This record gives sequence, structure tokens and C-alpha cells, in this order.
Amino acid sequence: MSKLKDTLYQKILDHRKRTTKLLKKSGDTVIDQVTVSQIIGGMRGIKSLVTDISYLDPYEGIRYRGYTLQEVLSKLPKAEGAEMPYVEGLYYLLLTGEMPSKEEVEELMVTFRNRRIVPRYVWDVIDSFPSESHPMAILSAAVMSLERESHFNVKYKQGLSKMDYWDSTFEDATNLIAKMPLIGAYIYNKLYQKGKGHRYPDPSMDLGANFAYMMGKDKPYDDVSRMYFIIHADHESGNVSAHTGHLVASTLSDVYYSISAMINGLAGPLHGLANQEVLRWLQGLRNQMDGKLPSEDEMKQYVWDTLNKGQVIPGYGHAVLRKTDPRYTVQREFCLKHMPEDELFKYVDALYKVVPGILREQGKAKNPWPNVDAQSGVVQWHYGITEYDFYTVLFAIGRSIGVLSNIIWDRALGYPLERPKSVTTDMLEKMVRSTKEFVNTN
Ligand code: AMX
Repeated sequence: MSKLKDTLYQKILDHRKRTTKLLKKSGDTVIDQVTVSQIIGGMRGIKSLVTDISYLDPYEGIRYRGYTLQEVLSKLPKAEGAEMPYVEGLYYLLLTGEMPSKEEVEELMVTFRNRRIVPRYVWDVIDSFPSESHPMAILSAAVMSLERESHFNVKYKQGLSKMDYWDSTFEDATNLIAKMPLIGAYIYNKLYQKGKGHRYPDPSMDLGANFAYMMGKDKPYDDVSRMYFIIHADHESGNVSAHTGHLVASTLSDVYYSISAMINGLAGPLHGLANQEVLRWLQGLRNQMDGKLPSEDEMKQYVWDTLNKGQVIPGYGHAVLRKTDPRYTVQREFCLKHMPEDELFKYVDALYKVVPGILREQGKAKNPWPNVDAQSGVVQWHYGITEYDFYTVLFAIGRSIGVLSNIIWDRALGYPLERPKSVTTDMLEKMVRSTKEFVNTN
């Protein structure tokens, strides 16, 4: 057993006792109430999922296993001369809750390296897509096509104890994470470089550096990849992509079905696709300005024009966060260091000064501050990835690391099939009529 798997197993044994005790002793304890607006309003804020991989505080932002993003970036081991840590180390941290040593990360890098090979039929699936297809649709299909590789399915058919579900799920998850960057780079190459820029992975490189290499990018794009995959990895369990992955996996569908579904959820403009929307929107402004940097008043006018057309300002607002997203801040700091003179970064910076005030004045958005997507496309654009349809693929590679870690733990703790209850509008109206508040106010 590898060090990671061994450590994970010990953690699982300990954690099972806590979950069993909670269920046995406190199974009927009420911890939340549900309002009509939460039911009609997309289940906002209802406490109904449990995960120990990450927690999203509305004012502080995401913590992975208790660590803030800044702590994760400074404490995880790094390659010689790198600014950003190994992505492999993040997988170790998310799975075990322990900050890995460099040796532990190196062992995991070998594990990933040995699992990189993507079967030929996956390339055929990708190649069979018309070139106008969205890269997220291709990614979803490519991951789906790998389903026949699932160890979990083979074991399940052989008759697997529930206690052992996590083991073959771990194998599947690790196999998939190792392959995702290769699949992503291949899709980029097929769609935008007509297959001419394809590079095989370099066995001496870590996951982030290899992705940069396969994309044909020089330093510091290796750090951009590492940063990008790490900051997008997890955002607790209620966001659409994480929740979809968990929901599908709760039926004991294997990780390929689950991650393909996760990718489909991420592909919506209110979620992962927002980063490409930001770029499209900024390009609209740039075209309108004939390339010159807009004044503050011109910027304000563009924001108001968008709102007055009934559209949202992409990259701003959040269902949980009530402050500037730390994932935005991490990228902003990277931009300030590496590309302060970038024209689009200047646009983003200028927007930061006007959008929150306008959204507050408009009075609809509960959170007027920028989220991760307000910055992420601009970084990619700067390093030559100007095909913004592709940005959500990068998000998906990162997000799969967190969602897969969660699925392994779901299986380890025996979380059951997810099945919330729905009611009809008639029932809802009846329930409201029968409450004390309704009687008193009508
Ligand atoms: N611009 C304009 N209006 C906004 C807004 C924005 N950026 N963010 C929220 N609003 C509006 C909503 O559309 C809603 O309007 P309505 O009452 O007419 O329906 C109202 O403000 C209340 O919404 P909310 O409770 O503040 O947000 P939410 O939880 O319903 O939605 C989100 C959250 C992210 C979908 C929303 O803020 C949004 O559409 N933002 C722009 C798209 C975006 O950046 N998405 C990426 C989010 C991060 C991610 O998942 N990658």
C-alpha cells in the first residue's frame, strides 16, 4: 500500500467511529430550519450536506482541510524554483487532512506518472467531435468514454463489501486525475492548433509543469497551471459541480459517470463558464473603446448598460461569499507580480473599483464583490490562451481533484443515496396558511 493510501485508510477507520456515533446518539437532533424562499430559491444555505475536505466561510472564503488558500500555497511542498506548490500535494492534503512532506509528494508523483496513459479510444472519441463543439462537451464525453476502465465496477460485480468501496474508488479517482491534464491539453490542441502542437507528457515533470509543457507554454505558465488547479479544486459540497459529482456518485455510479456529470454542471454561465463570459464581456468593452483604456465614467456606463439590458455582471456576486473571493485575490497578486502592465488586467483592476459600488447601488446582488472568475481568464489570456471557450476545461481539471476526494470519502463513510423530498405548490401554500405568522398577518 502506498504511504498516501495507508494514511488515508487509518484516517477512514478513525472517522467512521465519529460518523457512527453522531448517527447513533444524535440522529434526531435538529440543526436547521427551512423557509419557503429557500425551497423556491435553489435551496440556498440549507445545511444538508457534510464534507470535511473544505469549508466555505461567507466572509473569509474557502479553507481546505482547515487551511486558508494562502496557507495552502505557502505550506505545500514546491518544486525547486517554483512559486506555486505541487498539485499532487494538494490531493494528499485533501484526502488525509495532513500537509505532506516533499518525499510523500514525490511518491504520489510517481503514482500519477504510472497512471497517465490514456487509452487510444479516448483520442478517437475526441477526434470524432466536430471542431465547433464546445471543449466542455468534448471533455465530458472523453471522461465518460473512460468508464470501461473502472476498477470499482469490476469489483462491485464480483461482490464487494460496503466497507471496501472506497479502495477501488481511490484507484479510479487517482487514475482519472492523472489523465485529466493530458485529455485537456489534447482537446486544446485539436480545437485550436489543428493537432500540430501536440506534445507527449514529460515523465520528469509534475502535474502542473507537465500541463504547461503539453500546452506548449514556458515558465511561469507551470506556476499558472499549479495555481489554477489548486485554487479551483474545491468549494465545499453545495456548489453545482461538486454537488452534481456527489449526487451521481451516491447511486454508486463510478467516478467516470460522476465527473462527466460534474463537468456538465460546471459548463453553465452562472457557474464555471463565467470565466469565459468575463473575457467575452471585457472584449466587448475593449472593442467599444477601440483599444484605449476607458475612463472611470465610461467603465461605469458599460456596467450600467449591461445591467439595464437585464444581464448579470460576469465574475461578480456569489451564492455564499459576501466578500472578495480569496481565489480572486491570489490571482490578482500573481498578476501584480508578473503582468502589471497587461492591458486586460488593467481593465479588470479598473472594474474592481467601479462594479461593487454599482451593484450595491442597484441593490439586487447580495454580494457585490468579485469571484474567482473575474480574474482567471485574464491570466490565461496573458499567457497566450486566448480561446476563452477553453477556460472552463482548466477549472474542471482542478475541480475534479476536490470532487474525487469527496467521492472517496463518501464511499468510505457509507453515505447513502441522496434523495431530498419535494412538495407541490399546493402543499406549500397549505403549509404557509397553517402557520401562526400567516394567521396573524392576514
Ligand atoms: N450582476 C447582476 N446581478 C446580479 C449579480 C451580478 N453579478 N449577482 C447577482 N445578481 C442578481 C441576481 O441575478 C438576482 O437577481 P433577481 O432577483 O432578479 O433574480 C439577485 O441579484 C440576487 O441574487 P443573489 O442572491 O445575490 O445571487 P445568487 O445566489 O442567486 O446567484 C450567482 C449567484 C453567482 C449565480 C450570481 O451572483 C451571478 O449570476 N453572478 C454572475 C455570474 C458569475 O460570476 N458566476 C460565477 C460564480 C462563481 C462560480 O461558480 N464559478
